[in-house]
Amino acid sequence: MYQMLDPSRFVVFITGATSGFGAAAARRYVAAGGKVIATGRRRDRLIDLQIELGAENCHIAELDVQDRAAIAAVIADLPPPFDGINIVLANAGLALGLQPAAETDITDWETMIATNVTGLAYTVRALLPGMIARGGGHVVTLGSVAGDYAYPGGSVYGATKAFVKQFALNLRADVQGKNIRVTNIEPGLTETEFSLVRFKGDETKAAKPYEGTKPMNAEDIAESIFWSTTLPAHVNVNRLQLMATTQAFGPFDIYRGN
Ligand code: NDP
Ligand code: 8X3
Repeated sequence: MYQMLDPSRFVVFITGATSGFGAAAARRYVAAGGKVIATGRRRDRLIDLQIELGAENCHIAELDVQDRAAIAAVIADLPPPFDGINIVLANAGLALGLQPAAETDITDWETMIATNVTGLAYTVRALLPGMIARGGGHVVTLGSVAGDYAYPGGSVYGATKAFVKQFALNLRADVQGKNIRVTNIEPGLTETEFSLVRFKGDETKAAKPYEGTKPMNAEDIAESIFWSTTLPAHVNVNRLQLMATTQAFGPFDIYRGN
């Protein structure tokens, strides 16, 4: 019988736990007996999640990952057993807009970089020393297929996810010998609030990517995150790319107007 790790020993710090992958992962870890620290900006969502999962399993903290001092304060305030973090799920992130680069709102670019790049780096940097001091752990980052494959309107979003991928790989080189695993999860089309955020609350535009097809859902991604962290300690999944079966690759776009 293949021996997976015991998830009841997991203490998982999750950014972006108010929705989508983060919320689904919190539910998955608690269902398996683990403890989670659920963070995000929307306090009402955090409170609902804590009521659902139980305060003994789910500690909550309002947190904007762009705020480095707030990350440090949340970590410093953690009560036992939530202070024994051995998994970090650096998941908080967003896409804003789908316009061509020359027409985009520059503040959208700033927000994506501040959240997906700077906020993710702050999160990992703040939590890594504690895990190393406790003898090991696992950093899971949320990349995207957009970090590998270009598409129109994806300029800065895709670039932030390329950063996440390379950050995760470089991190792995840095923690060699410290019993820290690093995994970059790279999903494609998945129905969450992602599209609603990208299109700033426009429900018609947000529904379009999922129309007439079967995208993945938050539970699909949470299961993959959970699986990668439950593998025996000598196994490291470096990158895990997932797509809906209904999503595949297209040809290069060749301009023929010359
Ligand atoms: P959701 O919009 O459903 O969830 C995003 C989460 O990120 C929310 O909990 C939100 O919480 C949090 N968040 C956003 N900005 C901040 C911030 N500044 N500080 C703290 N938390 C923040 O989207 P998904 O679950 O789909 O996305 C999760 C991650 O997966 C993102 O990094 C996304 O880029 C990535 N991804 C998504 C894919 C998809 O198709 N859905 C595919 C590939 C990758 P709150 O607003 O309460 O702060
Ligand atoms: C989210 C997937 O294809 O919308 O990262 O960029 S995509």
